Amino acid sequence: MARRTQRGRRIGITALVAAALSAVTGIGPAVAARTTATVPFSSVLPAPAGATPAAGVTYTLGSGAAISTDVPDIGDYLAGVLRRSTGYPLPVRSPSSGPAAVSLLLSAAPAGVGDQGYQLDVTRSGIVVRAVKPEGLFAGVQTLLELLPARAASSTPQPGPWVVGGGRIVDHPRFAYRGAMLDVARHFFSVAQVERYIDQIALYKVNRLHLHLADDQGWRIAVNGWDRLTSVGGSTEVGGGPGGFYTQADYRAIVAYAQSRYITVIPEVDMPGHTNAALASYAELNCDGQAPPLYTGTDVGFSSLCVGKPITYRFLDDVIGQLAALTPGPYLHIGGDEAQSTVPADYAAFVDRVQQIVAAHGKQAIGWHDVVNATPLPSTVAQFWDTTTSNTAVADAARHGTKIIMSPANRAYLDMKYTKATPLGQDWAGLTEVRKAYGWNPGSYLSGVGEPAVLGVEAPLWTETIVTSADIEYMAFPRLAAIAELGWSPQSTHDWTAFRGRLAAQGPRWTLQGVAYYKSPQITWPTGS
Ligand code: TNX
Repeated sequence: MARRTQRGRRIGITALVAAALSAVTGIGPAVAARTTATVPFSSVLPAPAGATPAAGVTYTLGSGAAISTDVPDIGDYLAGVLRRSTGYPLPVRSPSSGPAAVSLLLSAAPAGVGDQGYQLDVTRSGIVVRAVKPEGLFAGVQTLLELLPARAASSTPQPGPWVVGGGRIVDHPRFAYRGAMLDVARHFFSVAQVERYIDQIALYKVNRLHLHLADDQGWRIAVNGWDRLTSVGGSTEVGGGPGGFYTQADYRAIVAYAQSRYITVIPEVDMPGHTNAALASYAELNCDGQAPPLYTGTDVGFSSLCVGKPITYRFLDDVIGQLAALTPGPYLHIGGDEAQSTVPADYAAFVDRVQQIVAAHGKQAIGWHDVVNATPLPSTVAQFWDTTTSNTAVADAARHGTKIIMSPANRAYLDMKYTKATPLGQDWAGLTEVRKAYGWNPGSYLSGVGEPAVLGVEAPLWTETIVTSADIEYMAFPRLAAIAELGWSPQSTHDWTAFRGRLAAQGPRWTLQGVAYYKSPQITWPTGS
């Protein structure tokens, strides 16, 4: 009896390995089990700017492999991922202690890779990643992880061999800004949930996380001296759940975690609209001095800070000043969208004044593109979120030097349903299957906004209908990968058929990582993913 169980288990494991290998190679289980097929360079997502495989060359990571690194934290990150799946000790040391299986070096990278790019070489004698800056090295490490067999993504020990195909990748991003946004206001997400999402987006070389920290339904960041923002304004969410908020220590932890993945957090406090939670917390912020009740529905456009009251700006100076102090990056997002309850002249005066407050605290403002109806400072960035491909005011601003982040709602919004049958999400901007999310060019999408005016792309996830991490993952994956590729890869690599293949290769990895992705029927997912 015991023997049969053991035998059964052994067969089970062999089948599992064969399935994992066949998932990567696309070769049937019987063949895959006997080969040491490598992940082709063409599977790397986002597609690299340049890749030259070396036919017949491979490198096998052995149990005695060491990692040498000029940036200890990045060596530790790589070792941390690979120790779990390989079970190898993978010591991390300085390059001065001699050659190692994997070298992560801040020297002799080609100048063309810039601050965010890298060069990766796989030869018979080892793997070398070179970059100018640590962020480039980190991007190179993500590419290396993708070149290892999919089972390297597992958090439990898997069988070797750990073979990587030979060749050279020289890579750098198309756009400096590659963002994801998470709305923690409509539904609150814990520090651990945000960190989980950070880990997932970092794999695709996303380097900005925009947190939508306040809206009508909730205020999620502690502001010293304004305790009711969180005790009252943070006490609920859409549907009337318990809500929640980040202490400043919590928020610092998120920022530090993101930094360890070379992701800059951009905090947003939306204003002058989308402010019911603040208005419910402090009666004096309302023009009529009356605090409205807390709101747990999903309407937009009904609230406004009182533009004419001095206390509004004392309040905002405290909020913006404290957020600036918590923010190592250059940007603070001031919202500015859907201000239907603020008359246009007030709106423009308000945005102009708030930009100055942001500047006084040493930061650059980002606003939803509605802010171009004010007079943007040269440093202010506008985030395009509409469903059109032309917008005269945005094009005029771009012509005058305003940089644009592209988040067209019908392409980049991760809260849009994939199909009519998608159980989560909304459809006001249309249905967005993965092909539609991928099928646009951020450098020419908006007429009059050419590539030089585009700072980058961002995929926002609004959370009116999103409650759990599994919900986040179902809506974000695979579409986040599509937007990440549009942000990183040169337009010359844009090709739906090739992208489908790259995306398919992510399926087994997401499965091993426990990512609850949407199995789009547009993609041929490998068996076992
Ligand atoms: C529009 S787009 C909004 C958000 C909603 C979202 C839902 C934008 C800047 N504002 O307030 O959550 O639609 O898809």
